[in-house]
Amino acid sequence: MTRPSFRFPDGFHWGAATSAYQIEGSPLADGAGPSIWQRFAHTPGMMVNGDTGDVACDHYRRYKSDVQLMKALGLQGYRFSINWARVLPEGTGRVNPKGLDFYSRLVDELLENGIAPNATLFHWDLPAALDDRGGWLNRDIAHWFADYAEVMFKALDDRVPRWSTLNEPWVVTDGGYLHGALAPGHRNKFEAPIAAHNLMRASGAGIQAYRAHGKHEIGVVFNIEPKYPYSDSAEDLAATRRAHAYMNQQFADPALLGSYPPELKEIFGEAWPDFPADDFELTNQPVDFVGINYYTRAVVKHDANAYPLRAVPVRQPNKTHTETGWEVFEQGLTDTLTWFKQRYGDIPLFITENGSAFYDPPVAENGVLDDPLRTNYLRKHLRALHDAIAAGVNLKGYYAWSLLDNLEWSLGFSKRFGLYHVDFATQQRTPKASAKLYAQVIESNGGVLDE
Ligand code: GBH
Repeated sequence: MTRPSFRFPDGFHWGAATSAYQIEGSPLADGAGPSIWQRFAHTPGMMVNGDTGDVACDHYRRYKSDVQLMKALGLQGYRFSINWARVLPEGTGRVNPKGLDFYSRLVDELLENGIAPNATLFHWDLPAALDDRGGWLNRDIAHWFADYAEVMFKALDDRVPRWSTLNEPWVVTDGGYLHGALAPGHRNKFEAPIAAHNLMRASGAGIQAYRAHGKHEIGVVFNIEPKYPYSDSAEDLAATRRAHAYMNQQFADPALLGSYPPELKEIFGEAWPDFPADDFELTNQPVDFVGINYYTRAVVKHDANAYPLRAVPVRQPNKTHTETGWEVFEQGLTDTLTWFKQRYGDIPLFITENGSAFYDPPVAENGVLDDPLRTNYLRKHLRALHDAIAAGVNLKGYYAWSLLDNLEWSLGFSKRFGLYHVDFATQQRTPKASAKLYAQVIESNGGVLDE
C-alpha cells in the first residue's frame, strides 16, 4: 500500500473559526456594554438589508448545541473571539462577572467535548466606551488592551492553550478608519496609520501581559493576500510592491521585525507620522505562532487616481469568483506561506481562517445541502496547504472559516461562509456537503484529499 500523498503530518491540528459579533447575538445581555459594531449596525444605512448582530446565530444561548456540531465534524480545535465589552462593559475598570462567565462556560463545554479552545481577544468589536475616548487613535489603548487581556488570561489561561491578540488589524484600519465601510466608519487618511500603529502597540502590550500571566501560547492573526503584478511594467511592479507593503507588511513588520517597510511613507505621504523609536520595542514582542487568514489574491495595476495606493486590483476573466467577488486562487495560499517564512523566519504558523461564500441551494427535503463550489474551494486550498508543508513551511494547523453561516459584517447575512447552513428564521443548522468533506478530511488527516 502506498502512503496517500495528501496525508498531513501527524499531530496536524484541524479546527473551525467564528467571531463574537458575527455569531453570538444577545449583544447587551447580562450587563454587557455596547461595542462599536452594535452601534454601527444600528446606524441607518450602514448594513446591507439593515441586518444587525442582535440575534445572529443566537450562539450566546445555543453554544452547547453548537459545540455538538463541532464534535460531529470531529474538530480538534475551535477558534472564537471574546467580546471585550461583555467582560469590561466600559472597556476598562469594572469586570462584569456574567460576561466573563459566558466564555468560561464555553471553554468548559469545549474541553468536555475534547475540543481545544483558541481565543482571540479582539475581532473588531471594540467597546463603544473606548471609542468615545478615541478608540484606536488614543495611545492609551495599548494599556487598556493589556489590562483586558490580563483579566482574560487570569480567568481562562488554565483552560485555554492558545490565544491571539488581534484578528486582521489591516481590516480594522482600512475598513474602519480609511474607507469607512466598517465600524467605526471613519474616512481619514491621517487616522489610519495611527490606528494601525496603536493596534500593534496594543498587541505587543497584550503579549507582554501574557508573559507575566499566561503559560501556554500567544500569537497574532494577519490577513495576507499575495499581490501579483498585472504586467511587468515598472509602474505595475511598483504598484504591486506598494499594495503588498500596505496589506501584508504594515502589521507583520512592526510585530516581527520591529520596523515599517519604506513603502508606507511613499503611500501615505504627509499623513505618515514619525513614530517614536521606542514604540518598536513594544510592537516587536516574541510570538509563539502567527495566524494567517487567507481568502484570495490580487493582481495589481498602477492607477494614479486610486488613494492611497495609486494601485488597483484587476479582476481576472475566466476565473471562478466567490459571491464576495474574490478570485478562487489556491496557489496564493502556498505562495503566502512560503513568502511569510522567507521574510519573517521559521515561526510556527496556523491558517486561522480560510473559506468561501457561495449562494447555497435550499436545504433539500432529504436534509441534504449540496455546495459543490465551497467543497471544491476547500479541497483545492487544503491541497495547496499540503504543498506548502512539503516545501518546508512549519504549519501547525488549519481553521476553516466558518463553522456557521453568520453576520458577514456590513454585508449582513447575505453572504454565507458556513460549513453549517443556518436558517436565520428558525436557527435550524444543517451540515452542507462541505462539512461532510471536512469531517472526512479530519478523520483521515487529509488522506481523503487523494480521491
Ligand atoms: C475575514 O476578513 C474576517 O476575519 C472574518 O470576520 C470575515 O467574516 C471573513 O474574513 C470573510 O470575509 O478582492 O480587493 O475585495 C476577510 C479579509 C480582506 C479578505 C480583503 C478579502 C478583499 C480583497 N478580507 N480581501 S478584494
